[in-house]
Amino acid sequence: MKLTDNLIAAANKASHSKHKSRFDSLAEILSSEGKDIDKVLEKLEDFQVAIPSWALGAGGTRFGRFGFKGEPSNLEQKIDDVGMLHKLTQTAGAVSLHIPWDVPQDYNTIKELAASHDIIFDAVNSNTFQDQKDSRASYKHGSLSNTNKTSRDQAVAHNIEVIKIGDKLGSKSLTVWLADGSNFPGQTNFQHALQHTEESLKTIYKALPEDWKLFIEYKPYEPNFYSTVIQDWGTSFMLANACGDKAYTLVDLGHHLPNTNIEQIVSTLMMKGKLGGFHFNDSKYGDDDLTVGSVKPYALFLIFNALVYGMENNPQNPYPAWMIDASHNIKDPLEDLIQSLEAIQEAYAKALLVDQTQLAVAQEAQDVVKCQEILQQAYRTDVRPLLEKARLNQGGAIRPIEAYRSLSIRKQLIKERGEHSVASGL
Ligand code: LRH
Ligand code: MN
Repeated sequence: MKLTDNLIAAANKASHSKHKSRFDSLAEILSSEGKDIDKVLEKLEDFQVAIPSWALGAGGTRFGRFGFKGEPSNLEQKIDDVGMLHKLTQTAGAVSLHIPWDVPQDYNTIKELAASHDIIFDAVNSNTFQDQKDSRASYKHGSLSNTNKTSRDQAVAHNIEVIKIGDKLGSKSLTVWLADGSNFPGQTNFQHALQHTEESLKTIYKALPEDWKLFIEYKPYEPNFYSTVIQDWGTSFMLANACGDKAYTLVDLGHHLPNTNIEQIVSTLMMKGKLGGFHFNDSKYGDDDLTVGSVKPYALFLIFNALVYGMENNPQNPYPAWMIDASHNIKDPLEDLIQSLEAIQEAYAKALLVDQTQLAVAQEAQDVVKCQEILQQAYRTDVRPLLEKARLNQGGAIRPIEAYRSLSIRKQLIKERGEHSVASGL
């Protein structure tokens, strides 16, 4: 199903006048507060979030999976779905592949298809947390940290293979997340595991093309429930420094123990020039991989406030990679991703409205109440007309979920793909 400009225009008809009046009144308020709306719109239009290739079908848990009809059953259909999301939202101009779940069969076809949707290939992800049919050595007891050198070598070789695949697609970064760890005290020697991991990562790092980045993703637990080798930002930061200038820390929002101050971690990593990027999602308890902004939207705003400050004051940190990493257990995967994209753009737009100059003055003056007033003034601003305008300016849908439904896109996909097509991934 190709989403044409005419179909989008038809879907926008119903909400056009309401959008215009809401946008005009917001624009008047913001310019009266001295805000440069065109600058905010420009940043929103340049802001592109990568869609995870492993989250375009229904996700599941160990207690089961409820499939979703019309799922993409091959990489071509996944690229088409990302294309759909990008046409509607104008902020999903990239896809992040997970290998071996999504190995291209024909590179030129996939590259041409992605280009036809204005989509680029963001970070490629390796997978050393599952054994493959033809695996010589097992990852049951770890991969880069395994006491068994054959497993370590196999895992290093896999990561180097993933770099080659990404390089053929034009990707410029590799994300390494390790399930490595232990389930019981005494099961592993923490120092040996970390030493093996550092040596293995350094070997992978040496295979990186000159203009590539290595993202080291941390996680406190799951699938191991006593220890995880790369358990927190400090361990990832240490390993990134040990590897070199092209290695960075990747922050998955769901990979923190309850009530962790993630915006402070983001600030520290940016000050040290080691924040590589994000896996956006939301959670109430563990690595729940829920829709972004569905549980803790204020926390997401505070993270973007730290990001906006860092992007203005830390030239030592490269422009971060923006990626979603979520799992859709009950929602239509495409609607879930549209809601996540909206929540990310909303948090960014609100953070762009924070008067950083006034805030710095109030902080220096230790005017605690004023600091909160300045932050919450921005947070309490309904920025949705700005997001609608950014989409409209680029040929997108004013209200993507309504357009997705009024154009019966899911019904179309089921007609084309059948009721039982299943997507690879989590
Ligand atoms: C681990 C993780 C990692 C991916 C996987 C799909 O929890 O966040 O980023 O490889 O999910
Ligand atoms: Mn992740």
